[in-house]
Amino acid sequence: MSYEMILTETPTPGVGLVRLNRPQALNALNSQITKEIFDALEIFDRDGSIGCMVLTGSDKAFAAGADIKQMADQSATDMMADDFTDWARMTRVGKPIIAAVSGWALGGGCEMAMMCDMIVASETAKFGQPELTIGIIPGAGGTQRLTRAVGKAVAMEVMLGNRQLTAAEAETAGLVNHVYPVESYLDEAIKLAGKIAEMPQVAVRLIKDAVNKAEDLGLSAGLEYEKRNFYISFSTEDKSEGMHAFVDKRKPEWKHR
Ligand code: CO8
Repeated sequence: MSYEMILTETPTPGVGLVRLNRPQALNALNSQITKEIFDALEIFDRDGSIGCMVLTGSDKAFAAGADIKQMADQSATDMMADDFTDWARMTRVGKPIIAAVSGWALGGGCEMAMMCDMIVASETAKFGQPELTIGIIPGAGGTQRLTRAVGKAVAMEVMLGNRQLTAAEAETAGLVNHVYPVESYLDEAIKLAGKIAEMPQVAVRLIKDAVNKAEDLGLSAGLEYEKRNFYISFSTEDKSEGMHAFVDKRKPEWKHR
């Protein structure tokens, strides 16, 4: 698969890296780059040699939002008809995705980072939802995911007051997992992804699936859902291997089945 606006690689075994590469527009998300991102993530998702993905931009910008130049003359019906708005594709990716964020993560850029399962940030990262300043509201989960991540008061200020959260603030608020210097945030994200990629992959997917359900379901329905995935994990070869390896005091050899 050849791409024009992203780069893909496997920086370490088991890890698929997707890098936004539209520096002249601070990685603004237009139809083409979003399609390329989702295509690449789906290809890694289907690749049996990959266990975890990292989504990153440049040190200067993860992404400065949806492409305002593309949207400037689009009507509501244009937006509804355009594949551009089908960001739900990203939520159907079964393997974990870690966002490695440096510099600007604004609007759709912040939303795309929040659609990932974890966020590793550089000290320069800035998270914001400035849609109001151009007359619109967030449209890819900002009002929902940011509120769940940082709480109503901070989310309201980010969206209504155009407050940008620094990396340190985002970490304190629970939006970001770790903050590292700009020289090392990507390596650290890849290291974390590599650790996850070494785990039994069926169980990894079952955990991601169940944790994400916690955002949608009430506690008793969520516990039922978790129990279902727990029983499924008992049907895997890796369950048998993992438990017997523990008993035998040896390292498990995962089959990812
Ligand atoms: N869209 C298009 N182009 C952009 C964007 C953007 N979001 N952000 C930056 N660029 C372009 C600039 O136009 C400029 O291009 P050019 O050189 O041709 O003029 C280039 O990138 C560099 O930008 P600046 O010169 O502005 O760089 P600065 O360092 O001065 O400023 C900022 C950086 C503060 C990030 C500034 O560029 C900025 O404010 N950008 C816009 C941020 C913004 O408002 N983002 C939200 C957009 S709306 C949105 O994301 C809605 C999401 C809905 C998703 C729905 C899907 C279902």
